[in-house]
Amino acid sequence: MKLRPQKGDCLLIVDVQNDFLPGGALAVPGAGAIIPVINRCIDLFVRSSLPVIATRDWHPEDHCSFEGHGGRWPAHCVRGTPGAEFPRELKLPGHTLVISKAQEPGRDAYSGFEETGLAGLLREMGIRRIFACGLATDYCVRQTVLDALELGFSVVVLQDAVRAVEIEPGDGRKALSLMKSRGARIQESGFTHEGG
Ligand code: VGL
Ligand code: ZN
Repeated sequence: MKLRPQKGDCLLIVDVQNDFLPGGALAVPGAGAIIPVINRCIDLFVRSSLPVIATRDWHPEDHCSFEGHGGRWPAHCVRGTPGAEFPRELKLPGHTLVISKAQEPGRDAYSGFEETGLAGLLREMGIRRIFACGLATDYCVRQTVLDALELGFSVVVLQDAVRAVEIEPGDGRKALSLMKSRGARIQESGFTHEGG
């Protein structure tokens, strides 16, 4: 099915940051492949005059999710470092609304809605439906989507524009079925096999 975003829709790009890409501190397998797909989505939303929002993991250097600080992850997305930046290949429009999250040293936050004011912003903008893509399916995409649903937004997860960490094989698939069971629609962007 072709993607046809309408008034009241936005594109939400979750944590597409250098550290989650090949060569990064916490590289998500296959993550590089979603960038051209997301770029096509961005282009569609911009041409439709619809908002593009990007979340970013924006940790202090002593964040509690890091190994050595009581956490399970290698240090990643430390704010102000190259690993926390959006990749150059990701064609974010100049007017992208950027939401920084998980900034509190003592608390991890996978969801873009946690202490960011995102829900209020979306409501002020008249957004009712979120098209979600990015990284990682089994962590931040999952939690952001579950919160969005709980908050009353409609959510479409762009299946070919997300990738999972998969610490346990099947985690990505499980996350997608959980999001679906809570009311998200799981859909292909349709851009994966298109050129350009
Ligand atoms: C994420 C692990 C740690 C994510 C963030 O963006 O999915 N995963 N921090
Ligand atoms: Zn993190």
